[in-house]
Amino acid sequence: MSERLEDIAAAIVADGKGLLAADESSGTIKKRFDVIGVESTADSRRDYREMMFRAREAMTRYISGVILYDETIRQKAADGTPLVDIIKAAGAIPGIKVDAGAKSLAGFPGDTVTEGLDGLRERLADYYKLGARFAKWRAVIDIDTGKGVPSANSISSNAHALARYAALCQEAGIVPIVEPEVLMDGAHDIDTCYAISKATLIKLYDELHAARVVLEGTILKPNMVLAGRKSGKVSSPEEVAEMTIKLFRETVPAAVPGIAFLSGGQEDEEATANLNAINAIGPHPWKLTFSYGRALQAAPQKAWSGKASNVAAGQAAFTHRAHMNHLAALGKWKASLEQAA
Ligand code: 5MM
Repeated sequence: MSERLEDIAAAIVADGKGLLAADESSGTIKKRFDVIGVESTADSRRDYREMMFRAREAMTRYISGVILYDETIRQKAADGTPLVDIIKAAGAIPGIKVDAGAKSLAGFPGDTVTEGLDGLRERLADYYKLGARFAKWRAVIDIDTGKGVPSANSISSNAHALARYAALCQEAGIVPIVEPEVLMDGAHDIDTCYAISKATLIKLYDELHAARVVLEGTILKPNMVLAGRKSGKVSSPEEVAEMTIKLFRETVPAAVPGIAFLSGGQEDEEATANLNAINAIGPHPWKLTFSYGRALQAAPQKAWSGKASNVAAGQAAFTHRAHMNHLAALGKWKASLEQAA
């Protein structure tokens, strides 16, 4: 594996490949396991993630890298092999979530700012030794315009933190994935999502420039532009594609090699159809692919349900979703391929 930041970033968004976001913190993975009736323990979390990392076809053909949580990057498989080595043996790149989560922003009810900069230089050096070659930091921007959310202070505080994180990553030889997530949970329409996402990305790239971050060695992990869930509207893939690409053309420099979307609570097939529609209206200056958590894992979680006898079924469900998103990253997905599975 090449160690240049630009080469690592290019490998992350190699044609038809995307990221598996398996970096759920302990609280989030417990919520996911509660749904399938599995107790969340260090061993059950290890067994579940090992199942995906050993899904050979998915990991070698469709997944370029895996975002890990601090516990997972240090864990060993049931046979004693470090999980990081299983990922690397499949030709995928280990990555690490380094933020400490979104916390209430003092003085701005309803807004959050992501924390985790203290000691980050030392933690990055440790993660590099453990094998991480990229990292992730997620800023969370909620929309509740009636309550003045998000505030300009929330957008600029989060952009500033993302830029400080990105500069520290590059100093450590680690590619920063910058994730400014504008949540899709609100009652807003697609135009409001576009406007807030635009303000967020403009501020983000201002701050990245000010922090002397080399854009060629970064990846953007954004939301797609769509109507909020509580609006009761579901934006069509064509509408999502048009508004999302319009947004990026106006805000994301062409020096950025790739954009790897979060799924944000979209249904599995919806996230795939939207990514496909985005690529179908190309060519674009950047690679556009997936860095999905829920939209890649909901199906395998259900199929596995904590039983060793279901490992093959869990791996098949994961491989199917990874395959569908691989096709969408190439603009070659069709709904009929879902039924054929
Ligand atoms: C996998 O979930 C990630 C971690 O979330 P917590 O810190 O809240 O546990 C999350 O950052 C994720 O990587 C992104 O939001 C993308 O995941 P989705 O599910 O939106 O594709």
